[in-house]
Amino acid sequence: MFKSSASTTRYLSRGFAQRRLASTKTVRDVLEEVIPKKQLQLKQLKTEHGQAVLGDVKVEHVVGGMRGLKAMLWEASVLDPNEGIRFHGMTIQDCQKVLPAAPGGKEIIAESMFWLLLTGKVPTEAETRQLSRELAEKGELPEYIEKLIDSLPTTLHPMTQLGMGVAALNHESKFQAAYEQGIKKSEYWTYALEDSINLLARLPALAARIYRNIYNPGKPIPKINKDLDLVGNYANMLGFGDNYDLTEYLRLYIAIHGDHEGGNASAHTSHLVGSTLADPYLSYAAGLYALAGPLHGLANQEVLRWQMSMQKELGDNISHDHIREYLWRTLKSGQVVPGYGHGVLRNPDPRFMALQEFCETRPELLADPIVQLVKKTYEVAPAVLKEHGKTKNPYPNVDAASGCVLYHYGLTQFKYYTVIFGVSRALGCLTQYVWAKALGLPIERPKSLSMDAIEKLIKQ
Ligand code: FAM
Repeated sequence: MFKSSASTTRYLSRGFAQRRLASTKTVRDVLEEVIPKKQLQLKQLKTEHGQAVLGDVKVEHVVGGMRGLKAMLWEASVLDPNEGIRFHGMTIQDCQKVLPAAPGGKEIIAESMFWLLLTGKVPTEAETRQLSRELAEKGELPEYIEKLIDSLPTTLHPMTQLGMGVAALNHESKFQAAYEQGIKKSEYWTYALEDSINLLARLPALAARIYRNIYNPGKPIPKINKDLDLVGNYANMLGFGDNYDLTEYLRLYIAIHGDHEGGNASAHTSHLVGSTLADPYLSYAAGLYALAGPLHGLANQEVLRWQMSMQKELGDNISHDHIREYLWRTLKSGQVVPGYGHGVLRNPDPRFMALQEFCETRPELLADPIVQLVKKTYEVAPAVLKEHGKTKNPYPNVDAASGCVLYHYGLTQFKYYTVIFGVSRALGCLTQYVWAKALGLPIERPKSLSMDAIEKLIKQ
């Protein structure tokens, strides 16, 4: 559906060439090479184009949640309103062609996406396996984190628990310790990278422990398998390791949710907090709490709740007319249709399309009533939302599809779904943390205005 640009095609063939060389550099080695070039690029932008205008700041930006305002530097991905997300210029389909999968698997894995986001390069198979191994070796939780999570009430929302666990892991922060020792600014990024890898490594065990405590109390959690990729281990620790299709789905889901440029609430929050030199743990924990809002990451829990109540009310064999009527009832009661609309996108979200394509290749998913209902809703909702006339983007976002496949495979606890999104979002937030330090980006501090001050400026 989305055409690769000429530069992407060149990039992809370079990627293939890299894979043939089967280099086994570490992600640190590659960053050492890439960072000086980017630092130079930023220096030139500042000195030669510092006064260039990228757009106007209008009153509608200030009072309208800064929608569309070009005001942030974010390296890993750029979101095109019509074509969707591009990771260093590559579409999801491009990534599916070149990023290494797990041994025996087909879907992109978190490690290869993290490598791409961090370095802008396609990792070789060997590099990907090496990173998987490093993550697995560092994946055990410290005992105090296990005790902390085990002490929480099981009624506490899993996202609240995840944020608490991540924030408390900052006890281990190498960045914070080095900062206290007075390291040079030019060295920040190396400690930021170390923390980022350590944190990413521990997320599956943390997220799986939260799941076990709430939904399967007392059930033993399998040990980390050093030969598995990050998400393979996550699926295993959740208790779904023997479900190949769910594991593959989680791999795809986590890789393509990894980053969605910088302006979305979780990425932006994490970047803002990181800009104060709070360590990567605190920065990402803050991002997680932004993700926990129903207009953002919690929408995936809301979508399934909404689709299930539609199914409960309307029964099997739901027609397009039934869905249309249900959609209008939702809208007329003043609620949003979860899983539809977007702050930037103006077309169906390619992440939604990628998850739908995953279903298309599996007859058992296509036969599932809830998967069918999600598809049928997509056939009706855009026209209803257009007629309703408010939503700037009447099309589905990623969350319209993400939950139904989890549900089909037995991961039925909606409240947990945003935790999976949270594990994924670490890839982008941590990448930006490393880059913000490598580029020496300053503390964020936009100017705010009161309404009186705005009126005064307008009169002037
Ligand atoms: N259903 C009903 N009304 C909607 C709507 C939807 N799905 N999406 C937007 N609108 C309304 C919106 O509430 C606003 O109404 P008011 O003027 O009365 O305030 C109007 O349409 C214009 O909004 P917009 O400019 O089109 O959207 P925003 O950029 O303000 O908001 C979203 C973007 C995503 C917060 C919004 O579309 C929404 O609430 N969607 C449903 C929740 C959802 O699926 N969130 C997940 C987003 C996802 F990509 C993610 O973060 N994971």
